[in-house]
Amino acid sequence: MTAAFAAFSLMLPVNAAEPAKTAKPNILFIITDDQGYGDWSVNGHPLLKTPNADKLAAESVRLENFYVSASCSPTRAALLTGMHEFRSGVTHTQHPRVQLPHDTTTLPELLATAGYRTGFVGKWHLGSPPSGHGFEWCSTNMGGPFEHFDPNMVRNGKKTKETGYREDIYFSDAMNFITETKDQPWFMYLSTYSPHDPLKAPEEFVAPFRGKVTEEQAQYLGMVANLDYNIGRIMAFLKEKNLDENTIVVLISDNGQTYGLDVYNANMRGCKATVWEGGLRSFSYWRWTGHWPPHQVDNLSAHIDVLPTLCAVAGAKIPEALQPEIEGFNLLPVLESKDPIAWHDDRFLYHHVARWPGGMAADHKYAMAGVRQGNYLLVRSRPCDNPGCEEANGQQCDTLRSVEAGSKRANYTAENAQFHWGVTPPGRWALFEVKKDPGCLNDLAAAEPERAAAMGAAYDKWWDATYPVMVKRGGDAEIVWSKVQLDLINKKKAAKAAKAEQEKKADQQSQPNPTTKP
Ligand SMILES: [Ca+2]
Repeated sequence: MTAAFAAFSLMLPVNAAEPAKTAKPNILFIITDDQGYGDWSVNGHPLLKTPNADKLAAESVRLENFYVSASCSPTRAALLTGMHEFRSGVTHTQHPRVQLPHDTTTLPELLATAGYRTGFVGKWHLGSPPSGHGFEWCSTNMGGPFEHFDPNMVRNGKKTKETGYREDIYFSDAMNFITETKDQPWFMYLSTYSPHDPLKAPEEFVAPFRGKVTEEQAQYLGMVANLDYNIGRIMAFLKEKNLDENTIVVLISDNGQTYGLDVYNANMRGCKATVWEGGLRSFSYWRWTGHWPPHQVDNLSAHIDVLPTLCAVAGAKIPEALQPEIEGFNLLPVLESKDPIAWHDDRFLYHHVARWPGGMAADHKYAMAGVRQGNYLLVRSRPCDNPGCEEANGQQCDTLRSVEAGSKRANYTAENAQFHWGVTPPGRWALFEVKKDPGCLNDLAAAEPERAAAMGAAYDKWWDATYPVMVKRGGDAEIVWSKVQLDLINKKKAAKAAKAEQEKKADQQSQPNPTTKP
């Protein structure tokens, strides 16, 4: 600093003393894993008390009609590319269909062109490491979701054994990245494993739920309560560092409800890996104090809008060649306007659970698919019609087949499978007005045939255009199951075979013996 500049800076008010730091906002993007929309007390949860997330929501623009994909990797691919996950071939949560292609331009790469330092903490779930996809500072733990306490951390390639709860360490790492970033705006993508299974939280967070719900649910809610504690920690940290007002904070989840499904689902039908409202809707809080007035936004928005929005706010130019591929829209008009405004109100969002066995994408065109426009959801929640799917570990279709056969139990629910995994009639779409009818109980397909036909035609057009790109990108490749997953699949198959055998025996015993006279 020159003497003349030093003297000049002394005359400036404190806030203007560091123009480089205030010119562009920092961005703290927090994404939780498998947490339902209703899992904050602000959204009506009957057991959770989450004062920190509630405070963040109250200080934020709340996107109340914000949609993500039905499972982990697809949502993450869409977030980081601004395009539907099919366009990057990310159609599963298992290898190789989790791999984000290396020639994809990502959000951190774009932000870096605008002078941002980019940091990643936590769960990645997009194949080869985040350092190869634009993040210059990376921290995660070697044992992923299985390592809740005393994790083995890997920070920028260096391994260290830590003491404590994984999510507490993740948030501390994010704070360390922020502290050590000098003279540069920063982007921190903080991606938790909580409350994804396996479920385990520090006892102090679990204890309040014991005796009120099952042990599994208590651990799940404990993981959410711990997230709230950590949100409180990092918000206090930003304030203490005087970064509160030039930092944008965003909080979302990556898919719908899981282990808290039978506790509370905000009246919605559906969970993770379904195309119902509860499988796809996330809370979405966007806080930038002094710039975005806290208010509720009802316009239909989605994960694909994150990239164009954050690029716009950061002044990162999206290259002309890339622009036609970006399917999301810049949210700034709705973030900045306190009053309701028209904003891409005719847009369609296309949902697909995917997860089909390799080579069977075409068979699943109408299996677990949906189209959203305005408040309407056009949906086919059905197993595919290819009997080879079950043998090839088509787990989602398998679940829907058992629900169609009358099962009350399915993933995440002990008794409500008929509701949350509900199967729609064969051969046609069902239509629901989800804001009036979040439980999707009143099928309007017959009452509004024109709307159903128009939305169905939009879906066909989308599928036809996207299918070849998705296949070319590896979205229909054979799955290479991890040992953990394979063990689970085999266990489930063995249980199913044993049950069938038992039923067969019971049937035989109840049949009248033809050799004995009545
Ligand atoms: Ca997830």
